[in-house]
Amino acid sequence: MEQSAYAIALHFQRPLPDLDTPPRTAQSDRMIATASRSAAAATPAGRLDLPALLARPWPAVMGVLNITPDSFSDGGAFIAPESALAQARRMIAEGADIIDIGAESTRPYGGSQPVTAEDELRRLEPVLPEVVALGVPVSIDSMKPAVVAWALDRGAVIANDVWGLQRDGGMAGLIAERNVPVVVMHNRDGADPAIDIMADIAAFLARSLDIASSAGIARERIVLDPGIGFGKTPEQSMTALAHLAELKSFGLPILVGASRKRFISTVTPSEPQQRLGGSIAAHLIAAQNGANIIRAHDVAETVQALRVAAAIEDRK
Ligand code: HH2
Repeated sequence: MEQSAYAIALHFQRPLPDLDTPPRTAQSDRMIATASRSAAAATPAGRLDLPALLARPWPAVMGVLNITPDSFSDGGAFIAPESALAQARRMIAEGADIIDIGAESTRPYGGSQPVTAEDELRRLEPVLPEVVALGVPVSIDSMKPAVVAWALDRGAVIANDVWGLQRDGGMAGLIAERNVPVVVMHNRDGADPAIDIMADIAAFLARSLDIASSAGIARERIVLDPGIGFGKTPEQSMTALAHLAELKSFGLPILVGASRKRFISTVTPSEPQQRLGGSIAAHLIAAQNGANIIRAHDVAETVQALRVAAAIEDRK
């Protein structure tokens, strides 16, 4: 594992099991943590010091909090505000550096219910401010500017846009105005096994950076994400992990979210809740290949794996 890669640096309902977009077809066309949280990266008010977080010798861990009925691996588990808050507390105790809160399942295909901004806000309202009050930086996972603005007004400090500023014309302007870090993720309406996925990811992210630049978003506020499982075949998701280092040429931090995703079950058949080993393997490879932030449901195990890998690397 390259030291330099480090140095710069989800009682479940029955599964809606995927996150890898099947190729377009006629039918498819439509452990307890050993680490306390990072005092270095969070101010008392839960503000984010991204450079401090990225300067540590292991990637930051973003814990996933889905306040949804239909998320692919934990839909319904945290829809009750008390359960959501308990999960946030638990992830923080387990070492999460950032809590990523989403109120709409972002699966790009079948099973997820499109929701309105009002639906999202109704889910977020009793939860997000309470999570902010826990003092760890909060990220808002939404593709709707109105939802992102609402969350930023209530203390969220990072925007996570799974359409890389390319779905809603108002997102880039909002991010520029608020001057907050934004995760810009690669996405596609459908998977195409015939394409060069790394070229597609790079072209998409370059377009996102152009949009960001035109809107006046400071480059140092941007985090890139290959969008594991989104608009990709399982094989393409694995290619994106294997070739992640190519994205370092953008000179920006990289976030990877491989947690529980479907490509794992194509190697070893498994339900989403049984993909912890595969998630950790994928995240360790991602870290090795330059990921600076890992988005994970299983925080304790992820933190432990990343830290042990870094400690071993340190012996080289
Ligand atoms: N993956 C999911 C959601 N948001 N954001 C980023 N930046 N990167 C990801 O890989 C990513 C993401 C899908 O995971 P999950 O939130 O558990 O599922 P769902 O969208 O069904 O709620």
